[in-house]
Amino acid sequence: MRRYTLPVSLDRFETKLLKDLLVAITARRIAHLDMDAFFASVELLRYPQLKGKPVVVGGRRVPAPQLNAEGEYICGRLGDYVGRGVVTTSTYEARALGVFSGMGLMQSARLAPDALLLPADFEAYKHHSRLFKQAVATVVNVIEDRGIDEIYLDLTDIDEDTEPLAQRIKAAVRDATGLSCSIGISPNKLLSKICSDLDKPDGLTILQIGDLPDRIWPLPVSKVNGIGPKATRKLEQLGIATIGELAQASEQVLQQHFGTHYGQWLHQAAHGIDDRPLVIERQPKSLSRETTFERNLHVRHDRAELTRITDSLCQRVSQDLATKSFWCRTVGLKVKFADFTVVTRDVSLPQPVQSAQALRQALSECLKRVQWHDRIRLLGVRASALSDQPGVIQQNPQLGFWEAESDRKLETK
Ligand code: DCP
Ligand code: MG
Repeated sequence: MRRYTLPVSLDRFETKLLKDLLVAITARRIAHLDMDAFFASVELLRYPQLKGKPVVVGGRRVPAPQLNAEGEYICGRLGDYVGRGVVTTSTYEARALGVFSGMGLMQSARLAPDALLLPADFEAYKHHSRLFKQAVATVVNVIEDRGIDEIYLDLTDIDEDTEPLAQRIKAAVRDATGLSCSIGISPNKLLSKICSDLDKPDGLTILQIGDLPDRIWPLPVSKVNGIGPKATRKLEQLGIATIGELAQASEQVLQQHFGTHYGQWLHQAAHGIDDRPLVIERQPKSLSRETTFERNLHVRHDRAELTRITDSLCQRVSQDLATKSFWCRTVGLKVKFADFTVVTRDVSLPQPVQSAQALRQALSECLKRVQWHDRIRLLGVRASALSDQPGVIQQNPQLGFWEAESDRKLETK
């Protein structure tokens, strides 16, 4: 049998080829989706007559539009606003006048006095956030939630060409919400995040790694998520303004100025290298809050305090559910007595609930099933059997358990 020895150069070539092949095989297709002028666009669904006008969304305290005698909504003018507060977002028409997120309202009033001013309605934005994410989830399984108006998607395993797939995702978002979004698609999160911003609004930017020099390197370094104003200023002092100039800089020099870790990251980022996986949040099984009292409480003599504490626990669990966009079908009570014995009681509901009132009502059922043999040391409320869909809300009167309890004949120490 003859043995062949590969010349070193060919050997290197083979290694590179194998590496490239491996990259090609394992290359990912990651999308970043960001809603366009999100809060403002949600407001325009409610006030479609404002479409095409410069509109600014302020804080909660900005006055709401008033209905006039003709049944039309009259919005406040930015120029008439007096008070504190910042712009949460603005329509593209207002941005053309120089008004952007984070600017003071009074400062922006000088730039665009005739822009219309609306108060923020976070419940509406959370609702539409949920809607667009649910719509995307009908097309894509692997989703990383990045907050109210953005998500990363892993499209690698979907057997469909990138462009029609992206259009299908955009259509799903539009059908579910009436809103537009912009999508960037590339082999990683870092580049996709840059890309989703390149063609806003209603944009779609698909980038191959080979497009880096033409499409990414001319951009300012601040376009990289992770290069903030401080690093941007410092890079500028080093004569580095664009991502391309950053890519040209030596890694050693960057490490000298920014530390080993961040210096290395800057170098890799400029070369479009990012292997971070999507972070898929595991759905929690339950959410709970509990509190240990400063002194042990008596079921009858301390009923006012017990009522206040249960209300506050229910409110906190309700807030936790709302923040994570969950509803629960099981509400649990935990009681620790002065003798350290622990009792838990659960009640399952026909419909998922989220409001503090619904939790309180369910909790009353649990409280009725406890034998109060000692003073109480701790109370806890747990929401479980979580669902990401609300139930049909029922308005039942609140039961005052601790009140009723004071009438029961109970032997407590
Ligand atoms: N937001 C805020 N305060 C800021 C920035 C943003 O309250 N300083 C809110 C309002 C935005 C939402 O977050 O609507 C999403 O932020 P984006 O940065 O994605 O901005 P927009 O969606 O408004 O605009 P774009 O089309 O540029 O994404
Ligand atoms: Mg956005």
